[in-house]
Amino acid sequence: MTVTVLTGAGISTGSGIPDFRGPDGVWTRHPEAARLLEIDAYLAEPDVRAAGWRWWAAHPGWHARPTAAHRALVELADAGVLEAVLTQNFDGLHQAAGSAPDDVVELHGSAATTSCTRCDWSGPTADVLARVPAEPDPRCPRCGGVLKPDVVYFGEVLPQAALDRAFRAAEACSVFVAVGTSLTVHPVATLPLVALDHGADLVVVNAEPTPYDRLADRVLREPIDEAVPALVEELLAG
Ligand code: CNA
Repeated sequence: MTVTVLTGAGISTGSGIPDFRGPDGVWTRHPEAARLLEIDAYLAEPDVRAAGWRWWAAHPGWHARPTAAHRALVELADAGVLEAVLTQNFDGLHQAAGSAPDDVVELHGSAATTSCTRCDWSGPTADVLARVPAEPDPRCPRCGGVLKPDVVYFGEVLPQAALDRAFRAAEACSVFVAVGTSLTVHPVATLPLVALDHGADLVVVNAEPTPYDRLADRVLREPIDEAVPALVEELLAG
């Protein structure tokens, strides 16, 4: 058995980070917030950038701790059956739980660092956020360009190396587990189909229905913090 796990925002709601589309999701409650992560609006409008930086400054992810679900996935690696953890999350909680950085493929980037959109300057997001009270739209210290957290915004392409690795991991596994993702954001949402096409079993762990439920071998609706540790135990018991 080899297992590839795809995680989405739902695995981190137990850490206090709201998802986007769940019942308490950021966009469910504040649909206008979606614009803060749209690359065209971000690059064109200083007001969007200022609101975006305020959103990041208030983001609960900076103080979040991993849950039992993040930790359970480390056991798959310890048992030698993990192909990869593919994550759409930018919160770093898989690594914080003990997953080896090499095992985690960050498909939508990471909020931990920020880069200039014009030159190759890059630095910790925490340092940029420290400037925000005085500079609502902080600029690159080297060239004055627009800064942006290293998170893939809507309208941007995904990092090719991460995407290639994700497709390889989907092809190689015998069990593909999708956890806490609405499976609606492409191209990541194609990955379960790739795994199924290559003969893997598909397990969906999500409170709400996903487009893949009817193709899945199992659908677990229980809270992720309970369902994932139980599933890992079951998989390892063989
Ligand atoms: P999503 O579209 O918001 O879906 C999350 C899904 O998780 C929903 O269908 C919920 O029903 C489900 N869910 C939430 N909590 C639980 C729970 N405790 N038990 C069971 N099910 C639960 O999120 P996706 O990840 O599918 O969407 C992809 C976006 C969200 C990516 O671009 C991410 O970068 C982005 N995102 C990431 C974070 C983060 O890093 N923690 C937070 C919010 C959004």
